[in-house]
Amino acid sequence: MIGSRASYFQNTAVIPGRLLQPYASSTREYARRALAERRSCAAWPMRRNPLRWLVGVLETIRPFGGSAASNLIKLAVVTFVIIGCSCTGPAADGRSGEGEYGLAPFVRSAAFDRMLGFSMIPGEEDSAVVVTQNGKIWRVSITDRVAPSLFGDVSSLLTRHPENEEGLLGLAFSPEFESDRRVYVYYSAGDPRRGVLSRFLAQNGSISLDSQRILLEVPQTYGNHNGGEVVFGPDGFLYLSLGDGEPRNGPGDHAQPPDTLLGSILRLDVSRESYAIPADNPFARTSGIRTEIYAYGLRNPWRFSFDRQTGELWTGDVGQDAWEEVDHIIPGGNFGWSVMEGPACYKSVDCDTSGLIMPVHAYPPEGSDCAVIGGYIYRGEALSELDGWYVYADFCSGRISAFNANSPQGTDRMLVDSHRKVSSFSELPDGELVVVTFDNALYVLSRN
Ligand SMILES: [Ca+2]
Repeated sequence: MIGSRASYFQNTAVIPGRLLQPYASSTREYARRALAERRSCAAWPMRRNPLRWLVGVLETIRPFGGSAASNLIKLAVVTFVIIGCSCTGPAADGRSGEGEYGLAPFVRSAAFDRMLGFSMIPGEEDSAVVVTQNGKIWRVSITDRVAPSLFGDVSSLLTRHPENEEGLLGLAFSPEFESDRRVYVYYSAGDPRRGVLSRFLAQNGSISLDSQRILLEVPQTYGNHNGGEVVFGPDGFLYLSLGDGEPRNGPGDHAQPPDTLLGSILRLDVSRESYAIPADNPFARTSGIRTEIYAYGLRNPWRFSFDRQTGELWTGDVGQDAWEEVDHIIPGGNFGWSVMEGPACYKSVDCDTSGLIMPVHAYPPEGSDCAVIGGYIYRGEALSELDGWYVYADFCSGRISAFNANSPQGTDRMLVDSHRKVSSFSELPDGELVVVTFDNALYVLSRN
């Protein structure tokens, strides 16, 4: 997802008040919320950043009369009682409580079903959208100052009997959103089954269905492997990922062109009313292959992203049974499916690997692993030791891992064993990573 990544590149401001925001409006509220959430010792803000925690506490108690010192003493007593009561057993919020990294709750009001995207609204410091597979797009306040409201609802456009991987799958704000108000989404429609890339206008604070302009429709035979990520690159072009659209085994070999857009990442110029092919697309002057294609041979590139520092494109590609993989996408690249799965030949007969690009990283799904969720090359400051590391997850196990993108071999390490259904990542303006889950909660990858 995530929409306005291009605009993130231009917005380096930190999020106002994200850590300094008062945790509660009174000492009683502070105690009630903390007890209700039973956050782990390591998750406590005072452990993460004592100075910011102290400032936040002072901000919390300041409006309630009495001296700050007396209120602080009361708060301290309550706090330490809570710590004594709640610092046993695993944390209820997914933070391991041990290890170097964890997940800090983020935008607590964003508790929606099937969340699969998060994007700051360009030009608005406190507002973001949360994209849900059921078609509702929620406007949320990242400081939880304002209750969520509907930013858009495209559920009436979706196929009426969606399978597990169908629905509203991706959203991106135009790089010029503040002036053109354009929002791009990719969703699954029915009768006949197809994927649709559409542009909407967001005016008066929300998306109008009447403003829909369909840019691209991709016929689909099955309900799975739809891809669906929509991202503007640093070059201003729209990138859309499409899975092979096939059931197990890829019998139709859709990811190997020339006659289909499936199993590819597309690159489109959407600056006008319909889309055009950028002149430097890798196949713009090649006959016999769709000129929209930027890279192909992908099985289900569900989530991809651009490195905000280098502009390079990285994707997770969901495998069949044996391998999950991460690819460094280059224009015109053939990433192998369904000749290969990960680093291994998939089809035992006629396995010609010449010209195929191997994954940068691949892992055999173990335990409850099932599908890679592509993330980001980390460029934040809070976890500066991870600068240049590619952070990703596995959907079923919730394992969040990273490897050094400059020397991937042997550097893969697990950061958080979250046990969360991680559906997507998003990059905040300050470079920190939002973890979007199917557990009706958002988090930020953080240090314990
Ligand atoms: Ca591959």
